Amino acid sequence: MKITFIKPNIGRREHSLYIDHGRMEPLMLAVLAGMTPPDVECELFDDRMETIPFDEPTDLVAISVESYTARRSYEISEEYRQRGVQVILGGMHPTLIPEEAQEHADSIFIGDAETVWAQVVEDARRRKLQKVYRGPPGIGQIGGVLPRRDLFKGKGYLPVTLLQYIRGCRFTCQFCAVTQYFDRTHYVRQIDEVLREIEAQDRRLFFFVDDNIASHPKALKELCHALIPMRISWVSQASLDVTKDEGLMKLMADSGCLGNVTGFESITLDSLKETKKSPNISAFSNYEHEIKVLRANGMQTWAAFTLGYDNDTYDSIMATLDFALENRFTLAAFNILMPYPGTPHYEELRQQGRLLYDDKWWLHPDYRFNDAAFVPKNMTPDELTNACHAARQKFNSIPSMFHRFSDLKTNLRTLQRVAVYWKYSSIFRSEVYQKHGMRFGLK
Ligand code: B12
Repeated sequence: MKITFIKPNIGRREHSLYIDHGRMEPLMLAVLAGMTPPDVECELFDDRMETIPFDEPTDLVAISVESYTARRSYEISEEYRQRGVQVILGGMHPTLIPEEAQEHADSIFIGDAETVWAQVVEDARRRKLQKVYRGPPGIGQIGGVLPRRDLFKGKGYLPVTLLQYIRGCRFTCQFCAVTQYFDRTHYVRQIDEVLREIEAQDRRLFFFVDDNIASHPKALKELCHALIPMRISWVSQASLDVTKDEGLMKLMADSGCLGNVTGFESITLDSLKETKKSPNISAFSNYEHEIKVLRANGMQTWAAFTLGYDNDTYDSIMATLDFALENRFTLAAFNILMPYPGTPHYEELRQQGRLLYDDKWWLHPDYRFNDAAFVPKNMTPDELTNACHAARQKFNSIPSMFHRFSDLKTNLRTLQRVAVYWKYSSIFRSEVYQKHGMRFGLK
């Protein structure tokens, strides 16, 4: 038996293909392959840079689907199904909106695969896939499953090893898909299994793809203590409340943390309240203290902003840009607030009749990457789209890259940090132009 795992691309540019030059390893597919019985042949195709050989024989195609890649995933599924190959779709999007995904595959998988994947494989062997499988969200890679990273060889991924310690997040941010998937809970892997996984890698730079590695501070402390003697470097995603515990911040730095993706979301308290971003709200004082702590510990912060709240205007978006420049963040994302299916934010906008693109931007043929998908209060959708694009262009301009680089506390702290800075800020800069306005799917 053979299983083909597929990581779909988002889509294509207007007049040429889009190749994702900053692509990272699709960890979820390697985890699925790691849980597959050894007698089953596994192969991986990454639609972000290689052509999928649809005519090559295979018994089961397993595609991991996000809202951004749903349209393309359905196209790929259709190709295989026309050839009589069974297809299963899983991941964030089918979990949030199973009834839609079901129309495009033989089977869909809702939730985490760990406890049910073996059953899927056996059913596929007998060509008797069930229409729907459900796995409860929980601890990742239970039983010490190791991802099949051998499947990544030769695919040109960025030289950073992805792995996971904590799944989920305890916060209830209104726009976040993760809150819905994990129902405001987090799940921590056994630390010895994580350490063994790290030890088995040749590379010493890791990205913990945890939804929020600071969701469980005690578990984070335990991890940091264990990492110190291993002398690795790592990055992750962490909510801003982590800065309240200065001891923990120091411990993170000592354990090799170079920086984290951190959701600042907005510089306005009213907007933070609108989105229920509780880790940012308590004792809000324009993030002065938080940023001081991050810089004191040398964190190369990837600041994530979401823009398009009811209070947002063109001026408030430009003020957010100025804030990011003044603080010389290593990277910053100026994301439009996206109504992800299944979130309270989506439901609220739907009830108010403010959703665009027939309420399904991820499938609509006219929708383009980075376009606003709803009607904001104080701007037109185009004004919001253009303001965010302008912020991205300015933040990633050449003068800004040098301005942000010249920070002794973060980007200039060590040679390794200099290298990390130029590598990733260059990728970010090129993505501003490559991804913007991209079509979803290839057809
Ligand atoms: C790491 C990460 C990234 C990395 C890229 C990683 C990569 N390999 O390319 C970076 C930082 C670059 C990134 C970028 C983006 N990301 Co991202 N990312 C993540 C994150 C934090 C972790 C994903 C991961 O690897 N988890 C570890 C694996 C092991 O777990 P898993 O994916 O949950 O898989 C398990 C189950 O879901 C299931 N499963 C998954 N797939 C399948 C398939 C089958 C067939 C089966 C049976 C089971 C199954 O089994 C697995 C084991 O249990 C997720 C959050 C999340 N919880 O998903 C967001 C997330 C997927 N990203 C998101 C977004 C929006 C983006 C961006 C669009 C942001 C932007 N505006 O630019 C971009 C572009 C994405 C793209 N397609 O190009 C959203 C997607 C929302 C949605 N509704 O789809 C998420 C959910 C974050 C969020 N809070 O909303 N991302």
